[in-house]
Amino acid sequence: MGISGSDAADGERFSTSDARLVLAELMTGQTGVKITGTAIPDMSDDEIVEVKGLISEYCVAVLPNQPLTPEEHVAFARRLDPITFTPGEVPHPQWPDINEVHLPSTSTLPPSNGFHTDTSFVERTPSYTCLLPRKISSHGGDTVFANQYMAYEALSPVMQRMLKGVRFKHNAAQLKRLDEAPQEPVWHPAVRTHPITGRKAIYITQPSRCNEVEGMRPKESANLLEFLYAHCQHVYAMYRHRWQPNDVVIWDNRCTLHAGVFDHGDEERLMHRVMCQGEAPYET
Ligand SMILES: O=C(O)CCC(=O)C(=O)O
Ligand SMILES: [Fe+2]
Repeated sequence: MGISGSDAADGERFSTSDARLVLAELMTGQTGVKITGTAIPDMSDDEIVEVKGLISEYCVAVLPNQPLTPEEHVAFARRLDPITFTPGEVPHPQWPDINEVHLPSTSTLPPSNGFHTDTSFVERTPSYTCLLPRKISSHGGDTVFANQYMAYEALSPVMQRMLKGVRFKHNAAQLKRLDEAPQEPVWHPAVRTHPITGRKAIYITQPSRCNEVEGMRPKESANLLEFLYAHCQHVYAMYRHRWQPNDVVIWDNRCTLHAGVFDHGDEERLMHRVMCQGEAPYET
């Protein structure tokens, strides 16, 4: 069973209609799925497995009308995968697994933090990030997601072959406490295989954290990364989320780029973020 408009791997894919326990509805052709029908604290283990499958296949899931306490937020994320925390970020004083994304105003800040995958500068990178709003703005402040399976599948077979075995350097940058982050860069495959879906996705992030291709001359490296980072941001592969109170949004960092659109002017915006531990990126 597949979804229309996708490629030959279709037959293998987990489709929204394969979900038996939760209600799942696509929000664009291939990116973003809305999951309803079950209150998060009441989810069974089988429902959690289904939810993980849906997030992994469609990159980002939105679960509306889920009023969670901070403890329930952390407990839910822990059922997806073990919890991790970005080194160099500041834990919430009361709930140390929670990272606050807090902007009282954007009037003096740049309009976006740029498309990125979370915390790629560690050996074992995060699988899921689970975000929920504590204060939303009446305008602006959306979050945008870009499907990196689609970015990979849109490359020519020649480019796909060229990227096989290629690695990118990932380093820490743009953190509240940069001195607490790993000082050594790590090398990850340019294309990674997703452990649940078996699909391949481009694994790149913002230029300040990913600016070297292993073994290439500086100009080759700069041009390839510039091309790929732009290629990874095609609008046809995006879902843009307009926040409502009690939305729970989870994305899969192995196959998704995301960007907060910090255009909420003088209004305050506060999100709680919990992140799950994944595996070291690999390519098959
Ligand atoms: O605040 C947002 O919309 C996204 C922020 C972000 O990049 C994150 O929480 O990892
Ligand atoms: Fe992020």
